[in-house]
Amino acid sequence: MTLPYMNLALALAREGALFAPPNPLVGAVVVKEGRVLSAGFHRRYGELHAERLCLQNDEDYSGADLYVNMEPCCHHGKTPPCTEIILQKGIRRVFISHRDPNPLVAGKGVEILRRGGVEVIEGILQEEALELNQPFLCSITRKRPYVTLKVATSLDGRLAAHTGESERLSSPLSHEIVHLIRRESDAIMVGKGTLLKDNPLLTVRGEGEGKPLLRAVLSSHLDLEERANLFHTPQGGDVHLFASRECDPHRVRLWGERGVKVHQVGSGDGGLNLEEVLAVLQELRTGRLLVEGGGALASSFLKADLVDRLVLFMDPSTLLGDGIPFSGSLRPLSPAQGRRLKKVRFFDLDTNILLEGFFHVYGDR
Ligand code: AOF
Ligand code: ZN
Repeated sequence: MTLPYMNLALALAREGALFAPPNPLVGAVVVKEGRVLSAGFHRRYGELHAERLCLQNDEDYSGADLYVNMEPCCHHGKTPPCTEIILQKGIRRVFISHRDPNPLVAGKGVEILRRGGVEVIEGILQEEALELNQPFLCSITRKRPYVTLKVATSLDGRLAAHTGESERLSSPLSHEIVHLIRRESDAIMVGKGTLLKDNPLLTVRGEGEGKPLLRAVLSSHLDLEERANLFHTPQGGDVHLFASRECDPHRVRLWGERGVKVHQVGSGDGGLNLEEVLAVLQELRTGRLLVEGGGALASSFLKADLVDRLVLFMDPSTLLGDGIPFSGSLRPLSPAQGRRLKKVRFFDLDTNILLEGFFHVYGDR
């Protein structure tokens, strides 16, 4: 009977996808004599952890089993340690999917429970749980946001024709899915070229609950159009501009006065230093960053090996020849030396093909 309860914990954990990051998605279920006594999930960064939420009322939990998809914490963070309440309430067995890689926990939670006489059973639905918490695992182990690169290409992998024209590559269904992906992101980023060309809002649209995203634009010299939609839709989310340290101070001041946050970072390979950009976003508590183009930005992220997940919408009916590539900076000497995706999946989306794959998989054994 362990799997259905852990499945329930995982399903609950997913409910935290909007507001829990950069914290992990954690769900918990308490079972006694075959009956679910309580269930809950970590709803929002800074709020109660899943286990405490489940165990906080006056019910008699002694002798009960707790199912939770991550090792209970044992540190005083924004909330007291979960191990404390588990011991207090007399829980008999704790089933977990995997340990918490946070160095403040990392096995110590399991140890404290065992020392307190609780039986801990590890590895239940581990693979599913690790997949669910890739962004958290990334932010803990790499100390940067989890990066998804989204591109829409022709059959021959071009983002646009050589003229820059890119209309109609993605279908209406693809657009809907893009908004679902945006919904499960904390920040969205484009380069200066895309801002000038597409004049995007970079907001989450469509049905269902959403939240404003941090909207980031990379522009070394801040030579941007003040009239762009992005700067006139404050309800759509804060705008953060990333410029080089050498950028004209007058421009930096000007954009600051327009209510936009400006961050100056060092220069890197053909543009801004992306590691520094990601460090700023990590500081701003961005768990999941969605990079939406254009070609130069996508290419720089790939070259720096900073893409964790690739989501590619392909229009298989269009060839664009020597149009704009999204990976032009990669120059492997042979296919064997090319950058490889893991866990690739394809989906048939009516007139488009959707491909999802991972350059980095965290916590895999
Ligand atoms: C749990 N259950 O539901 C979550 C855990 O700042 P705090 O106090 O919220 O602590 C955040 C850390 O606690 C986070 O980095 C991760 O290690 C762990 N998250 N642990 O036992 C939960 N969300
Ligand atoms: Zn906790």
